Amino acid sequence: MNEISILNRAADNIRILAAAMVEKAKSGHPGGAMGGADFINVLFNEFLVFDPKNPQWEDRDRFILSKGHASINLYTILAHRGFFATEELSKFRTFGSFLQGHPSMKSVPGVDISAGALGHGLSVGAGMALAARLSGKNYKTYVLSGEGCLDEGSTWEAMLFASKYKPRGLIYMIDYNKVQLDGASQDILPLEPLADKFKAFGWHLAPRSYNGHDTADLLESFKWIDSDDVWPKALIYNTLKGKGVSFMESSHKWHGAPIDAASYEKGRPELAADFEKKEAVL
Ligand SMILES: Cc1ncc(C[n+]2csc(CCOP(=O)(O)OP(=O)(O)O)c2C)c(N)n1
Repeated sequence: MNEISILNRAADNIRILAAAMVEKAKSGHPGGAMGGADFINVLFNEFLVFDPKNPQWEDRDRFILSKGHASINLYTILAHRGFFATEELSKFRTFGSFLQGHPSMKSVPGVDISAGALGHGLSVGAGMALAARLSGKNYKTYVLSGEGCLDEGSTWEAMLFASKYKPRGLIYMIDYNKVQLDGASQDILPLEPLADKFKAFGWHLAPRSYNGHDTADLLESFKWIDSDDVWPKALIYNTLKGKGVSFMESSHKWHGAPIDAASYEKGRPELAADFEKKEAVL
């Protein structure tokens, strides 16, 4: 098995768990989690600097899941990287579990900031990145959001702030699936031309958008981050909400809907087949 194959397996594991955990809990946000599995997988397994035995280590890279509703992905990768026992995942969204619907920095080891209300992540991230400069640290701060955060005015204020202070190590990644809670982003609040907006705000935008489901392309995108020392950086990843299950893909209906048993039985084999297809062309 090569590096891509191993990473593909890990990403598909996150995606399958996203569907399984929502089905078991009978609540949650499957669509945006299934679409964001590949990105978080490559980041945590290849690039992010952290120490699961010391989650508050001052020199760790920071990761902010501004789209906090996709908490499952964060919980799954944190558990698999050793922050807490994987058995905890089966308690997702149950009474008394620390793995609630939206991540809490007070109760989940490895969560750098609580999230759920959209539009806060970039402001917090810009502050964390600036703090690195003021305290002489070299850590990076990764902020991940969907279009929902870009519909919030606070995000654009943070864009201006970061453009002025240019904190080293601030990286803003957009999970661009073009679907939100109750419809298409184009109908809710059009964002195009998004790339031009980043440039107009003075950000160092990646020279192209990336395929957020292609492990090789994701690796390329992270290499671009390290290719120069110009900040703040932004990257746009094209993704599919509900990736891997035909009747869930690009549909807002699976944004925050529980997965009923019949749909799960129908969709689960598709997730496995998706993985086999990727293996076949390697
Ligand atoms: C301030 C705020 N307004 C509204 C919501 C309700 N809400 C939760 S998710 C969501 C849509 C998110 O869309 P997107 O960011 O594209 O999520 P993705 O498809 O990437 O999962 C909305 C409106 C919220 N959580 N916070």
